[in-house]
Amino acid sequence: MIQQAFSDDELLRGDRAMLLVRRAEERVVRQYAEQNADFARGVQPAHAIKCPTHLSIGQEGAAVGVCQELNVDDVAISTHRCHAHYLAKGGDLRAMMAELFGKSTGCARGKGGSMHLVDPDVGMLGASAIVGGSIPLAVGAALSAQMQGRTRVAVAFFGDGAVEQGVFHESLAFAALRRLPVLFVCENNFYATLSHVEARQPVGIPQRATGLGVASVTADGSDLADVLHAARGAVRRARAGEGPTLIEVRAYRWMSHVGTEPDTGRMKRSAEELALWKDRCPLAVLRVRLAARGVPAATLDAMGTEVDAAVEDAVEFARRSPAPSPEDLFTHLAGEGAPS
Ligand SMILES: Cc1ncc(C[n+]2csc(CCOP(=O)(O)OP(=O)(O)O)c2C)c(N)n1
Ligand SMILES: [Mg+2]
Repeated sequence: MIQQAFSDDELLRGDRAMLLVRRAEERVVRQYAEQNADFARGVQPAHAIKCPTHLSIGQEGAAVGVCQELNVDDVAISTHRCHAHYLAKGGDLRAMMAELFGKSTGCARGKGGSMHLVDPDVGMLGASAIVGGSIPLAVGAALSAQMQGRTRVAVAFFGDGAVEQGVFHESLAFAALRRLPVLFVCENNFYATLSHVEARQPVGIPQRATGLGVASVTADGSDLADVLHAARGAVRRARAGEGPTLIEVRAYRWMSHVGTEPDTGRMKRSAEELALWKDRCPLAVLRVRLAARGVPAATLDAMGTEVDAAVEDAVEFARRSPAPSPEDLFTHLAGEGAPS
């Protein structure tokens, strides 16, 4: 059994990381509800999240399972749906919340918002909201590592929609040819906005990668151990000079493509489909496993309390942080302050 390859400590680490993403995003949902109620009453809230937010609730296993197998100097590049990748790679929670609130203490100094989380100190190189944009950036980072003789691994996170972009094919072919140390992590949540993958793609995502010369594997995003296992193998191959791997992680987003409401209903996704995936919640599945291993409920409860306190602290930090000044519009342009 794959999960037996991982210690209690490894699974508990994954549990905490998934919980952090879940609770942080649930807090964003509450924030939106509160501020929307204010707006509806004609009240301008003192602090509000004004950027569009794409939530990963339900998909936490992908980001956490992959990032847990990386070192701090390995690099990741993400998409419009980047909260989970940023946090799992070790990004600072306060700086993320401040960024969402558009404050100067945000990880992009309040200029990027939810789709542009970045923290080079922990290898979170950034996020591109252009569908497929993360893929060539990670290939470039992997090429640079290879040319410098470093063992650093680069990861591109992207969705099933990105597989239809020309740059996916160009990047994978090049990475295979040069045996680059890169992981292509495709979070297949079956939808690009509301368009189902079966209406868009004639062959499976792993088969496409294999056709381009890239080894591929599918992991169950509901099962953290399965993702850890796939990532461990891909990282080992990359560090050994054996080239890139595509990991298709099958998962489901519980919320709408963008925003803080579910998108089930007439002409949208079915409530039955959502309910089936909620039954396979990656956190709930892992907690059943941890309980079966004898991890006390009190340990998990204490983790929940600690994570909630960290999330609340981050929101408070964001609220009391200053907004960027008008002069800040003209700073940090053209690569100023970029990592070397
Ligand atoms: C090149 C490009 N085309 C279209 C869009 C508009 N768009 C933003 S997200 C999205 C769907 C992406 O789906 P997927 O890659 O599966 O990621 P998910 O949202 O499911 O995480 C689209 C079409 C865009 N941002 N960039
Ligand atoms: Mg998708």
